[in-house]
Amino acid sequence: MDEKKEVMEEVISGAIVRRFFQKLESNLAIDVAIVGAGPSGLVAAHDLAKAGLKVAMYESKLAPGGGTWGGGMLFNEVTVQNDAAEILHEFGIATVPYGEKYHTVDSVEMASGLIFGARKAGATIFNAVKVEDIVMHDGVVSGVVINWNPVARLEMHVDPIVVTTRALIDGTGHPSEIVNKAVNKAGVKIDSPTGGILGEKPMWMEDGERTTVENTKRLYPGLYASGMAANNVQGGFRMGPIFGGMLKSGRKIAEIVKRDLGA
Ligand code: 48H
Repeated sequence: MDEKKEVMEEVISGAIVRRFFQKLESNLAIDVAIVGAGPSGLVAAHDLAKAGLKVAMYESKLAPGGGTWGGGMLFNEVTVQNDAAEILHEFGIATVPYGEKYHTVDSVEMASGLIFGARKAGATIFNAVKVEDIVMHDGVVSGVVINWNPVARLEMHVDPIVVTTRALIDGTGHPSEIVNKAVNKAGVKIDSPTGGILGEKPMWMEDGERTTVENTKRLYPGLYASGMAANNVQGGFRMGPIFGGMLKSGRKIAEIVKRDLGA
């Protein structure tokens, strides 16, 4: 009897399809969903996965990393304060001291190091996937509604699928897209001075860096925000091209979520 000859094209396509769907299926009910793979979300993903929680991140762009890659004005160097440099060192990312208080870091090393660190800690990253809505069950934010970003960009009329989660972190940066859904679509009052989104103020580096960390908190049952999203929600000043506050915010939200989930 003739043995069926292995066809390389079939094997390779099968490997991709099977492995991807295993990954997707094992992430349909998770502990923590993080929307946006910017610096704050990536640190949070790393810390939460390291604590043994099942973490999935959704990034609408093909390349995770958010605003890290561009440094300041596309000059690909990032600045951080001394205490935040320690977070980068935990990821194996090299920094160079700059004066007494700051370090610089190659932005490509920082973005790729944070992505690799989050992944190696056990977080799953779904790239080119946009979170287009949230799930609300009995007054608790309980999931994310996802679709391919190209589908959204082309405005194709394609229904999404849904992932349930015990905690949802908005790490979408300036627009705080997920908290926006909670406030403007679900109509909930969040933990902010007005119960709504105050909106980011103009540049004040020092104040913005401080308040980004202070503003990092649980906003509503099941709903949290980190980084620029937390800042936008609570009406903090923007801080420009310094990233220590983002890293520390990611670490802080991970601590809060771990406590809330008993991890
Ligand atoms: C999936 C989405 C969706 C969606 C957006 O902006 P980021 O880098 O986020 P942070 O908060 O970790 O870092 C902010 C920092 O990069 C920055 O902008 C600073 C310091 N600005 C200072 C200043 O003064 O301007 O990343 C957010 C990510 C991006 O990659 C988006 O593509 C992604 O979230 N995203 N992913 N579904 N609905 N919305």
